[in-house]
Amino acid sequence: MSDRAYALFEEQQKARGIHLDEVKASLKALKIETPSWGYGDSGTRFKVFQKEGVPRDPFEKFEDAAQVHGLTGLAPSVAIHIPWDKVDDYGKLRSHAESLGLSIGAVNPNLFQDEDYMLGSVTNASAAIRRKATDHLLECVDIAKETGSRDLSLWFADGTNYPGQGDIRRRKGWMFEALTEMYKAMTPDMRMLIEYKCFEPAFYHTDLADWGMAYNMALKLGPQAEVLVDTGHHLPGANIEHIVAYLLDEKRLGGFHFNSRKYADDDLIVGSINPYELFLIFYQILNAAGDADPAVRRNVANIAYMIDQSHNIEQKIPAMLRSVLNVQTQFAKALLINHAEVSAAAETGDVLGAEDAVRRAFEFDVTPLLHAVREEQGLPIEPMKAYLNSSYGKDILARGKGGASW
Ligand code: PSV
Ligand code: MN
Ligand code: MN
Repeated sequence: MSDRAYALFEEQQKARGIHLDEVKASLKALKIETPSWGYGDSGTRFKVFQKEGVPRDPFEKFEDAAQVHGLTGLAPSVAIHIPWDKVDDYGKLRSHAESLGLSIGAVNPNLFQDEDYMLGSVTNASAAIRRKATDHLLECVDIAKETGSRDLSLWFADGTNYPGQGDIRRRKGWMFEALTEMYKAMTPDMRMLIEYKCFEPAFYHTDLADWGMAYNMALKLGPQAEVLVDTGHHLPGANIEHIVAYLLDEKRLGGFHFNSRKYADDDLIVGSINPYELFLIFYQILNAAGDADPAVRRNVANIAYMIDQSHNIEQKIPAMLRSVLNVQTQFAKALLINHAEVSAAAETGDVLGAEDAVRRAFEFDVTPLLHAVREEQGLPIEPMKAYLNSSYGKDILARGKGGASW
């Protein structure tokens, strides 16, 4: 039955000029990094919920992440957060990751959970606190050397709650100073990925509030600094796919923190609220993948796809499985877009035809395609079912409650 469904699907796609061998190769190359903090306990500003069976240390977080990768083939690296994932010996953590078929991904500094940072970290008016914050950034560069990580993902909670609370222009200068010091400490193969966020925890101004501010910093720092687009960090109605296309054209799109938002930085499972937006992001990326400029194509090849979610009420491993599978599904759909058809319609001013050529790809059921890809990769056809039928979720309950949390 599934063979027949696939054969039918293949025929249907061939008739529209889409060759599934190429689509399958692209699907097999998709890699999505999962965050260590997505496996631990998390919550809202009202409560951190303690779940039974969550990892007790960074080593166990990698063990859980290995389940996600083992069942999907999609998630071979794990981002770490310092000091949440601080260990005495990063070489040991690295070997542990490698023994599980994983690698350590982006290193994320934490400049928001220290009493000293109440009024800012790298933009604090106190020189001593700015020094402390910058030293932490430098510590993360050193950790990245030990873990073999290419990317340093930077998110700053820095901002103010009231007009007059801080000198916005001076703070901008302090931000640049700290980033410059960090940039100089990086090895030539490292990348600084600069995240932005419109608000929260600061409610009046945030020092890096939007992609333009992050881009401006990156531009002034140099080619190893790029912008990180966290899909939850935009005001309602923001056209994220436009930002993606713009940054790709400027060759400064470092990567994504995928998650879903309904209202603000909700950190819900990616693709659960607005899957069409995710599809349209991939549409822009795949469009740029065919650009005549090799530098744009290089940028596309180097995009870091990462999940950034906190699973407060969900079971952690199934939530992460759902997340990477949702990304895979929307990527698969975007791979079915016939770009020549879209541009032919656009060039003749056929607005409806162009829109239809994009949307039609979204409307296909890609299940037979994904099943075929997984079968060829020797993976379970339905990873979620396979996980739920395995004993792993029950076995980890022995860890008890009170595991790692943020
Ligand atoms: C806070 O908004 C946040 O979700 C940022 O997106 C960071 O990337 C993440 O926490 C981890 O520090
Ligand atoms: Mn993020
Ligand atoms: Mn966020």
